[in-house]
Amino acid sequence: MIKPRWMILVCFSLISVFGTGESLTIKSSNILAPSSAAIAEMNKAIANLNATFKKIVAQRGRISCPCNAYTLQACNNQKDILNRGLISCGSQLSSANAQRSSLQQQVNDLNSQLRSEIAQRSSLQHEVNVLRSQCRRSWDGGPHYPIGWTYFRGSIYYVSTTTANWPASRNYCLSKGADLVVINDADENNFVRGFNRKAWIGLYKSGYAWRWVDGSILSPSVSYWAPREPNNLRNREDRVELKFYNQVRSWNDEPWTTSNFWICEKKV
Ligand code: MMA
Ligand code: CA
Repeated sequence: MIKPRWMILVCFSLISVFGTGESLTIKSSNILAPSSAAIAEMNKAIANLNATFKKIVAQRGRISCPCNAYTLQACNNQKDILNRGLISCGSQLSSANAQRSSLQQQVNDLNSQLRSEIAQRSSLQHEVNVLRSQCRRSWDGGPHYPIGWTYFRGSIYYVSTTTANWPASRNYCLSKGADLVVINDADENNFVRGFNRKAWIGLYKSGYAWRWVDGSILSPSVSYWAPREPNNLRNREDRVELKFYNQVRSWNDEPWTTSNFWICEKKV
């Protein structure tokens, strides 16, 4: 931004001619930032200078010189002074005119800068609107699940990236509004095998029965124990892991303290 420092115009010579001559002053504070107001002030100053110029001319015309050599000299001296005032006033006028046109140029430049910035802003606003509607469309385009969760047949599933014992694993799922996975049929068992992780599932020993975390008792027709499992090794195995994920009969009983990956399921 250009911040011109305008000279203060004062018609000093006129003060000397008239004694109480007008001083033509432009307050510099008003024109630090060129504006229409500054230009109006400039115009006023120029009009004042013009008026003063005319006054001097009139005053010079009113001087009648008597035909006396002595007073003629004084008369001519006075005319000289007035002429010098005219010259000074004229040069200030042309300098004021130059300043006004430079000021006008700056106002024009700023206006065109403003216009281009307004145009740029409206084009950016348009871009924002387009992006916003694109976002909304893609968001509305289908269901969205948290990162790391995969949809399958009415539920979303999460496989952990760290390992933990069975109760800690279950607590993680519960904290996400989910639970350890409940496997209801061969398709779902195949789906979770696809995670390729030795991982806890939501099956645990409850008395003499195996129970899912949703409270249902394990149905023998929908169980996928590995061969010779569950074997309750050392009489300590009361939780179930998906161990042999590359075969259909994939489950094994394990002590709850074993550190495993885990699989959560949440109905959606
Ligand atoms: C491990 C352990 C048991 C499982 C056997 C099968 C050695 O113990 O995972 O729970 O039954 O392997 O060989
Ligand atoms: Ca076992």
